[in-house]
Amino acid sequence: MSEVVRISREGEVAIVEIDNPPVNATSQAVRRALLDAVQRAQSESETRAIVIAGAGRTFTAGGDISEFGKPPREPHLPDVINRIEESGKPIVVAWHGTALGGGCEIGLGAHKRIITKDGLIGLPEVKLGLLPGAGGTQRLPRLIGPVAALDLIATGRMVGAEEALRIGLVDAIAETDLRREAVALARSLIGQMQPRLSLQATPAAEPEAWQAMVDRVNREAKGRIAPLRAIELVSQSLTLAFGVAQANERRAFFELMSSDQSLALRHIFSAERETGKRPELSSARPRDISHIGIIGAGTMGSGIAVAFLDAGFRVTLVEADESALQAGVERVSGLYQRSIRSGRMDDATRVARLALLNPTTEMAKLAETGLVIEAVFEDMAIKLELMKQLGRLLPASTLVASNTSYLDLEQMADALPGPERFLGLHFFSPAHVMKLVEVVRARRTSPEAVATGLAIARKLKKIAVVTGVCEGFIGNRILAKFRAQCEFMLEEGALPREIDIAMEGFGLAMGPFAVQDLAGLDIAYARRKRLAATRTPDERDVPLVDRLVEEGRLGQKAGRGWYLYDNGKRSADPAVDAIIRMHAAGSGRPQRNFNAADIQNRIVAAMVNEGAKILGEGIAARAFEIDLVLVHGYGFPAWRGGPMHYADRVGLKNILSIAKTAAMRDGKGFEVAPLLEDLAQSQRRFADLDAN
Ligand code: 3H9
Repeated sequence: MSEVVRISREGEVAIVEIDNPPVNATSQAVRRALLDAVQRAQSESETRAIVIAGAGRTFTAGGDISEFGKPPREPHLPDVINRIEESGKPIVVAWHGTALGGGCEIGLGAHKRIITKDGLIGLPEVKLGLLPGAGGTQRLPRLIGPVAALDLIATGRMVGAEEALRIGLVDAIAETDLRREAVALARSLIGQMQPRLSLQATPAAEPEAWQAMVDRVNREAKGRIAPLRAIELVSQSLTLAFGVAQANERRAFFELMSSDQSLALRHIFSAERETGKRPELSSARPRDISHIGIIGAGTMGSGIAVAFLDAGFRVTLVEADESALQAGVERVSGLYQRSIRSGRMDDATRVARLALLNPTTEMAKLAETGLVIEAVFEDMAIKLELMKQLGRLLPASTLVASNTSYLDLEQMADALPGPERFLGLHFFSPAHVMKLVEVVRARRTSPEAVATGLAIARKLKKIAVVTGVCEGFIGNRILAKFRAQCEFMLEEGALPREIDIAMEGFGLAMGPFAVQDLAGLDIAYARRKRLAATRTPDERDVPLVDRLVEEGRLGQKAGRGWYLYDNGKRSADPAVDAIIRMHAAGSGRPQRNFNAADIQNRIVAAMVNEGAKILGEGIAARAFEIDLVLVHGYGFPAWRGGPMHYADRVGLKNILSIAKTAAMRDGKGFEVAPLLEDLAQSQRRFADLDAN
């Protein structure tokens, strides 16, 4: 017997334990060994019941992702699970940690399920652009009903033990000792007929509830195909024989496996795990920091404070005076109150988190912390003064980070004695929610400081991407090019809603003009003013934002921006259309109609172009890091894999053909020559990466 599965014995109960670190994925070796173990236990006369359990931190994370896309090798998981279900001897599954995908499906093949109090179960295949492929779409509806099953399969969300018991996904929650209680449960089933889900009918759904769930899944799919296939397959559990529907499920699983969407989502999954692994930092030891300081308790500072408090850090929060400090503390409390109101947190947790917060107006208190993050107003003079002050106040070893989005970190490093301890930690707003952090490595930042930034981001459960210093780092630099194309298109005949609809059709949660209205047009206005001094005369500039802001169109908060807002409802504003049309006519640029593909390709080409430059300059080391930034910080659809993956997959030629046509019409408007050159360079880099 292979060592990835072990058998031990408690009297007449055989315990079959999967042991395939790190997450007990059901690789071919595990499937083979599990099948052998179950068959052996069935043939042994001394065994009268079987428990299937997992060793280590988790039951199993499901199908082995490293095998995906390769020819499947026997025994296949659906067959192994069918054998488990057919066992004449009762089989109990003992779930702990996470029982995901194939791990959940093994449990559905077993005759009873027991879980630890903190265990989590789910069918997250949809997050990889897939569906359960080992009977999950057929057995789960039979067990918990089609409505609840579709909810879990189409969202991929995990459920905890309490909910699992409530919806009938588990039979028991272990009180103290999972293994002992699973053995007792198995023993209690000896001699009984064992229920087989595949032989049962799916309970009929209440039509309105089913329709409501189908509508929700359709609405939330937003271009993703796997959730729609989930509707189809769960429906089949009501109408087709198990064997027929299971064969359809298997076919759908492999179709999805070779889809662009699944490739893109698997690319993001592996990118998320690779981003923190940086060979150049392998000998750098991250500092062990448990107490941090934050200067500035505005929206960013208070969000960052909550992110750290949630991860168990002590936080010293500094403001310039008592009233600003009070407002900051109220902001932090307000965020917790919101979590309580939405049922995501209980009061005891809120109290425990706030007990870790030390609000103060005394900068000297920062000397007790291991890392100080400044989140003060985006003004270089203020930041430089602050760096000098920190240089006097802090021990020379304390790390210092800036949360600036745009300002030059090298200048700040110059102002801080010991610039090797200085880095950027660029959080995204709201900082306690958004998963992305750009860890900015300035020229003199030490490997130890970067490694500490990455380790801290991991503790915050965030996705960290290392970037070099440039205007806007990776994300905002690409965003600026994205926005510029949007404005160029306004000047050439497009309207904001056409661009928003096209980009929402591409998969963005919100179009760029609606987003700008939400954030406030004054932000773009201030940035334009800041950059005005360095703008060269041949740089194409569309001053429409200035015009809108000067008319008081600041966005949603003013009830008008690119759109009109009435009680939060957005509508096109004919006055804005008129401003745009008049500006466009006066610009002398040829006017044209844009269709959705023109708009999407032009924007994506601009993003890819800038991404290629970012790679070429070494601001990002690996193309997938650019993808992570755009997906986790800017709403680029994960199922398209980020701009670099998208360009690679969809074919640059497709995107370029439209970008080129636009450029021919536009002369200088679109940088096609550097685009082609950069893309060639980035493709060489892709090739290098592949070779490594
Ligand atoms: C499926 O089951 C299809 C079925 O229907 C069957 C059809 C026939 N395979 O995330 P972490 C690795 S589809 C292989 O950092 P955490 C991961 O790459 C599958 N490897 O830890 C990493 O490797 P490394 C459905 C896997 O504690 C290491 O484990 N299941 C797999 O933060 C640690 O991972 C899913 O979609 C895997 N399935 O989170 C679950 N999973 O150390 C996907 C992880 O070299 N997994 N690895 O970087 C997860 O959601 C999280 O990894 C998990 C642990 C919650 C399990």
